[in-house]
Amino acid sequence: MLIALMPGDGIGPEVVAEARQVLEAVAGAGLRFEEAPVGAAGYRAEGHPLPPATLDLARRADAILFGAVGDPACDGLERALRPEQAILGLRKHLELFANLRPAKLYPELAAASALRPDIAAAIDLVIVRETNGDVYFGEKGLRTTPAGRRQGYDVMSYDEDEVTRIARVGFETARARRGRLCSVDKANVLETSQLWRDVVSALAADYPDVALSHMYVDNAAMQLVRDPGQFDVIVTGNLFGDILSDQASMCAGSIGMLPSATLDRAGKGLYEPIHGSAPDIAGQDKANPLATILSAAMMLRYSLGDPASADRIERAVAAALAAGHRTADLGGATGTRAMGEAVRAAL
Ligand code: GGG
Repeated sequence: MLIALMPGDGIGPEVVAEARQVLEAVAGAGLRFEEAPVGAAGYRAEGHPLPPATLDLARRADAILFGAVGDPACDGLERALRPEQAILGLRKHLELFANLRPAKLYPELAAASALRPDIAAAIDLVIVRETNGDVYFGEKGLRTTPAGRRQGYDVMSYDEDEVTRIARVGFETARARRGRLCSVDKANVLETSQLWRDVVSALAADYPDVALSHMYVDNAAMQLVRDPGQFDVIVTGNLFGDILSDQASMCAGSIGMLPSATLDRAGKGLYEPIHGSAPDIAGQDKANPLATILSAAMMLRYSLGDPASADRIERAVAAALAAGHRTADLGGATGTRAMGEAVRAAL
């Protein structure tokens, strides 16, 4: 099995290095690794955030382990050359449309949650975020109004096939869990969301065992804080899912804890922490590698056909936390490398 390593920028290389060692420890003999630059690292090395050789590696690989992209030094670049275009380009070129973002509270992290411990205790949900459409990929630009003012625009659109395929992932994910799917939109205001709601509602007939509900995104943001235990699986669009999953991460203790898998129709996947490149702590051995390590576990489960090793990693993460290891985001002083070692020792 070929694993493409794309560490990217900021803390990306540090957290990917720890996750790679965990993968080698559980499944080493069967894995080959090839590394390629993305993001600002890709721009500096090859003049593009997603160089052709990096995209070629992504196509050849069985799975991709991605760190993070983003670098303030690139703020002045035109949009097509900005680091973030690497992750958007990979999702689009490889048709990685289904981004699964599980959020659960490890009991030891109740004090780190932004919520009251009794409310936080119930968090165990998956956000299924669409990642091939929405304002991220619609027509965008800057124009001048007749009155001479600059006007930016980003077109939000989804067609019914795009909604159907992500809704199916939502229903299937709910079916494999507690059987509850909440579709999040803004159907009282947006045409895109009205179509989204119609399509998801029609599909419910194929999943009589799944209880479907609908929620406006503003209410969903509030409910995630008020009573997160009501959610099992949330299916939503690209923009709403991006925002809600960052919110959910703080309910679960830290954005450094949330892994993700972004899958195509065939099960090929890109695995990454939901956090960004955190340039303020890059290179200081302060980043939390657990989201990336848990992303590697998702890779074993979804793309490499090795759920037993995935379980082993998840148990080892729980054991490292139970033993008291905490990186700075969790209120402790454990370094990135020491946290990786603690997980490997607990395997
Ligand atoms: N590891 C996640 C990451 O690098 N995030 C930066 C980013 O640009 N994300 C955009 C997105 O997830 O849509």
